[in-house]
This record gives sequence, C-alpha cells and structure tokens, in this order.
Amino acid sequence: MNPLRLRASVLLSTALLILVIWNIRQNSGNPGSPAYQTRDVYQTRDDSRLHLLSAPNSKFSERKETLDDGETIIYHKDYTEDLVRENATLFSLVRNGELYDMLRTIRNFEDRFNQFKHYGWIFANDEKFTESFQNQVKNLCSGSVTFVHLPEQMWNYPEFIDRAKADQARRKMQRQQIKYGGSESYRHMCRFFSGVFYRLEAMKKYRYFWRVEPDVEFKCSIKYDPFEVMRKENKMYGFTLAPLELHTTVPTLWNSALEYMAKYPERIAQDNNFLFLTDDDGKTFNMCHFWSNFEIGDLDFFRSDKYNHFFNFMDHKGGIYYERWGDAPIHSIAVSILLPHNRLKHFTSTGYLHKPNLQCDGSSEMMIENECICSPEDDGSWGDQSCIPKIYDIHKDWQRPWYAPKERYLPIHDNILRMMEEKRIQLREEGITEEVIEVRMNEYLASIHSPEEGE
Ligand SMILES: Nc1nc2c(ncn2[C@@H]2O[C@H](COP(=O)(O)OP(=O)(O)OP(=O)(O)O)[C@@H](O)[C@H]2O)c(=O)[nH]1
Ligand SMILES: [Mg+2]
Repeated sequence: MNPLRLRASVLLSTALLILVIWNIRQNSGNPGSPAYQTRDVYQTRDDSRLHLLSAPNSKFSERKETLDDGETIIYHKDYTEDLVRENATLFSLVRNGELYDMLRTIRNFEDRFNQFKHYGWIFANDEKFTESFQNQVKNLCSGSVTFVHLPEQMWNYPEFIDRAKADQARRKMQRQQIKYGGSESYRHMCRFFSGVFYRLEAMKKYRYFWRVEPDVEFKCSIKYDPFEVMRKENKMYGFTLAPLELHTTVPTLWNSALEYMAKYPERIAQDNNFLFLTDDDGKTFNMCHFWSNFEIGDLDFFRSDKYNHFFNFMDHKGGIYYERWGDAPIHSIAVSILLPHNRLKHFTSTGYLHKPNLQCDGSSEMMIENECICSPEDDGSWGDQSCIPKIYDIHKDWQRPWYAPKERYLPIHDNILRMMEEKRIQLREEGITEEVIEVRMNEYLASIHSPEEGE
C-alpha cells in the first residue's frame, strides 16, 4: 500500500472509531446520573420519541454502597415519591447457575406484588455473584438490591460435627437413593436456613423477611402487603403449604425435639401448635411441616434467645449432617412449640407454586379478583395429602375459609407407612435382597411425595 493510501485509511478508521464511541455515549445513561432518570423515552426509527409506560413511583436514583465486610454490595434505589412500607426485606439464597430461574421468579414476583411496594431484596450465595448475575438481577428488581457473598463460617461444618461420620452417612443415603442424601452442599444450605441466615449483617436492620426461591411462581396477584398483615396481626411466622417430610431424612429428629421439651419445659409456649406435628399425642412425628421455601417471618423471633437456644440444641444433635434434617421441619417444630399458635399465619389464595406443590384455593370470584392463572382443582393445600386441614381441626379459634373443603385431616403418614410395609412384604416374597428392597422403597416413597416429578 502506498503511504498516501495508508494515511487516508488510518484517518478514516480513527474517524469511524470516534463516531462509534460518540454513539455509544449518546445511547447509554449512567445509572445514578440525572441522564439516567430522564431516560424515559423510546427512540423510534424515524426519530420521533415515545414516552415509556411507567408505573407510579417509577422514578428513582441509584447509588452503590459496599459494606465494611467487603463482601456485601448494596444498590440503593431511592424513589422520588414516599412509599409506605414495613421494615422488611425479601431474601433469596441462590447460585450463579440459577440466574434464569431467579430472573423468571423476580419478574413474576414484581408483577404479582412488589411493583406496588418496591421492597428491597437480599441475595446471598456461598460463591461470589458474577457481574452479569448482579446486573441482570438488579435490572429486574424494583427495589434496592443487596448481594452477599457468605463468609466461610456461615457455609461450613460447625466444629462439633464429626466429618468422617457425616461422609459415611451421606454415602449410605446416596446408596439408598434418598433425595439429596449424598449432597454435602444441601446440608450446608439446610443449616444456613435453620440457624444462620438471620445473622447476616445485611439482615440486621430488618424486622421481617420473606423467603423467595428461584423457580417459584405466584399464580395469583397479592393485592395487600403481607408484611403489614404480620405486623398488624402480631404474627411471627407465615406459611402457605404444609406437606409431609420424607421420613427417611429425619429418623431421630422427633426424639431430639421431645428431649428438648422434656429438658426445658419452661421454654415451651402455652397454647402452642404441638399437636399439628403428631397424630398420636406426641409419640411420633406425623411428618407435617410448613414448607419453608415460602416463609414470611419475624427476624426478632429468629434472633431471639428463645429460638437460638432451641436451634443450638438441635444443631448439636448433628442430624443436619448425620441424617438430612431440613430447615423446614426445624423451623416448623420451633414455631410450633416455642410460640402460641395464634402467632402463626396461614396466607391463603396466593397461587404459590414450588413444584410439585401448588396453593390455588379460593372461590371463582376470588380467582378473578386475584387474577389467578390456576385452577382450584389443582390446589394442593386443602387436599387429603396436605396437613393444612389439621391446623384448623386442632385450633377451634381458627376459622376455615368459607370456600375450603370441610373434610377433616386423616393421618397421612400412617397410611404411607402401611402402604410401604405392604410393598416391602411383596418385594420380600419376590426374593429381592434387603439392600435392593431399601432402594426400591425409597423410590416408591419419592413417587408418593412428588407424583409428577420426572414427567
Ligand atoms: N448459593 C447456593 N444456594 C443454594 C445451594 N443449594 C441450594 N441453594 C438454594 O437454597 C434454596 C433451597 O434449595 P433447593 O435446591 O431448592 O432445595 P429444595 O427446595 O429442598 O429442593 P427442590 O425440591 O429441588 O427445590 C434455593 O433457593 C437454592 O437456590 C448452594 O449450594 N449454593
Ligand atoms: Mg426448592
């Protein structure tokens, strides 16, 4: 190439580069700057400008804060209009790999409720959230967003756990094909929700939390503020669904709880919800529990000596690691024995779905009023495989909603044990070895608990 042509092409490339950079700067607002706040127009091709549709309170400025621990980043969204809100936060523990499940859930949650309140949302992870996770998540959340990278001690064995014993227990449960039986991280997760999450620095300033998992959905709109209900009705623990726990994951849980009650009778609440957990006056656990993937709770209760004394006792029993005690039965037992039953709140008609269980209860008028996209025929909260009816059977001051079926709760777990025993006898008669029978029984149990999984 001759020098003149070379110089001309360098000049041309430089001019092009300047043009591209200028273009990018024109089209991007810097979050937090006034330009960003006025970016409420949509530039059409023919250069006319359309105003973007916007909900009330949609004007905010954004500001980033990093807490002293260096692991907590908050993106504050300060709205120009005053919002009446409770002292409350949304909370999700989530992995980077669950980004799209989380985004789908956020979008749904904002649509069904949070667009009207803009509650802040705390996301926690045992690994660092990637930049793209943070950017995409904060883009869909209408309130302030906090990302927490958990310190190692919040996601690890406590020193009193014998790791070799825990390894052995996991291997055994894996051989038996018990769901998550072989997973170490699942147990850290269960311990985190049982006794750790409420200690997070980012949680300290709040009174209430609402746990939201990636991949859950609300099939109905929630047209009131559940946090306000908690405060005004003086509630401490809110739930939607109450299915059965897999009994193979909690063989010694109940005896540990009974031991606690016998040792510390002064710590047990009067007029509690104990009978919800047993169908034989306390002898055995009926596996009924509040499904904690949805929970709205009072953090003052979880932070209290009352709860932590109980949690520490159960934690030292080791069942989180030597068996597979989940946070759901631990929370359920705690709130059922440490609190009077009227501190519990059953939130109905939310359309809450965590597969395979759905709450879709209400009359046809309510389905329309709440814009539900589900059928009461598929409701799993009042069915004969749910423990919800039991709580209304045992507390005479709890009025069943008028639309709810009137059938009383019948011991579900007893029935399952009977069916399993029949199956076991049948397998023995077929000459199958005990080890294989154990695996088959767990498969059978899983199919009873999650009938549509794997379809
Ligand atoms: N950061 C992080 N989050 C986790 C981990 N394991 C589970 N979680 C989160 O903890 C919550 C419960 O985990 P799930 O895997 O849904 O457990 P589950 O609800 O008992 O089981 P599923 O029926 O499979 O949903 C979810 O919000 C997960 O995203 C983990 O290792 N790291
Ligand atoms: Mg889940």
